[in-house]
Amino acid sequence: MNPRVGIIMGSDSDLPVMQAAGSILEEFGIAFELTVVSAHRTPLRMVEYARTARDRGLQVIIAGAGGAAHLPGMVASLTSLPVIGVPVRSSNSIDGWDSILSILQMPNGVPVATVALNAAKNAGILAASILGAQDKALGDKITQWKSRQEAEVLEKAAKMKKDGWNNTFDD
Ligand code: RP5
Repeated sequence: MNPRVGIIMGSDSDLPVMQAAGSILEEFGIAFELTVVSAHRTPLRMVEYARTARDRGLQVIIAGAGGAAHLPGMVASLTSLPVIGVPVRSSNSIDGWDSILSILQMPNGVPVATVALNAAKNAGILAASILGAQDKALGDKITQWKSRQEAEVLEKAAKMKKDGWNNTFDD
């Protein structure tokens, strides 16, 4: 299967966070590729990756980086594909806010869909939802996945009640 989603990150040290995007895409049966592309350390690789992504068949790019996290925004400036940015709380990140704001505060004209700090799983779900908008089978799969998630939460609420925690809402 040709990859539909490209997962890139500024360093291999981002992988422990970013692998969650791959895991959830795998769960949805979406083919993806994953590699390191650094905006600052491999700028020409970044340009080539972003410029060729669409022609290579990618439909969404997930880009994670920490600290002065320019990768998602720069990639978004170079492609018309949707780019989802994952701010990573990395070794060179002060407290995570630097990564968040570097990815979030894009200028008009170059949007990056920014998820929460380290929220690579949500980036994967968002990528799947973007693809699922045009792909009925995938859209149905995501709907079922969300129903299962809902059922799991309701089970947890029922268990808490059974364990004796006061809950008049479900009476
Ligand atoms: C960023 O610097 C990377 O995305 C990573 O989050 C951070 C630290 O990189 P390493 O020093 O671990 O390679 O560009």
